[in-house]
Amino acid sequence: MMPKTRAAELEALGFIHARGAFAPALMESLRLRAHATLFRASAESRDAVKSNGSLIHLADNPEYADVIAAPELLELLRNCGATDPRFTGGFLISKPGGGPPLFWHQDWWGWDDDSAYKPRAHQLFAMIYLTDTNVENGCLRVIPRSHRLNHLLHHLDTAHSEGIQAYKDPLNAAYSEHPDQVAVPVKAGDVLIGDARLIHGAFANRTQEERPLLTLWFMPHWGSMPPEMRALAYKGFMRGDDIPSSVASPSTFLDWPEPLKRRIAHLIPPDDGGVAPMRWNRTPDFARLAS
Ligand SMILES: O=C(O)CCC(=O)C(=O)O
Repeated sequence: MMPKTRAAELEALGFIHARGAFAPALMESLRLRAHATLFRASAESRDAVKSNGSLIHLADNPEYADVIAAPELLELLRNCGATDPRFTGGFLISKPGGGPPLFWHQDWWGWDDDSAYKPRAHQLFAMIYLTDTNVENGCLRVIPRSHRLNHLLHHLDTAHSEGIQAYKDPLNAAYSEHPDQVAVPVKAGDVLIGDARLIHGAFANRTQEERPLLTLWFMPHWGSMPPEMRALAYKGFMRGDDIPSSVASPSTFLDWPEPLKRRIAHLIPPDDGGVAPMRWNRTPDFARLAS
């Protein structure tokens, strides 16, 4: 039986699909901006992350401030149980026509903390596909419930490495179909909210058109997170994570000019200062995941 609330569904499956969250006019404007951003991206920077398609940090592209702070999105996060949501980063991930599959991975980095093995997510993605996206043009695929399960795909140790991002070995199992996978086709305007621990990837884009996506990252319970975890999340917000930059001089959201920074001010995580961050660890302790 399907859980009754979005929060319960997210906790059970590891993701939810919110249909028609954004109006068509905003989607049209986002598509226009995304194509302009992609026009400025170098071919080399995209080739380095061929499996992703592009990995363009939104801190370097302030023209997405409105969607980060969109009231519809905040309401959705609250419906998903967020008590004190803070934004820690976002990317334009666009798969060009003919782009290969995105490797299986999960995005959580706080596996050293006991609370990482509890139902409540510390980090959520909001994925906003800017066009109708399906199996043909590279939609998301997920392993439902894998945010808490000792699934075999958690054991792939290559996720997020340079070789895997660059699609060096197309025969790597990280790009393969998996019997447990569920395709998540969406319409432009839908939003997918997911637990960072969920195993996910994306199908190849077998069309001629770009398949643009904005992925935004939120910590839903900032105030009640362990301080060392908050400190590491803040470090990531300041671009101190393991994600390579596509530009020579990366900016942070705090570098934005005031009128743009004001747009997202209520979502900016506060700097606790002085607290030492926990260890960055993307690999779970398999024994503590459910079997
Ligand atoms: O490109 C996609 O469809 C998914 C992107 C993704 O996995 C991510 O942002 O973590």
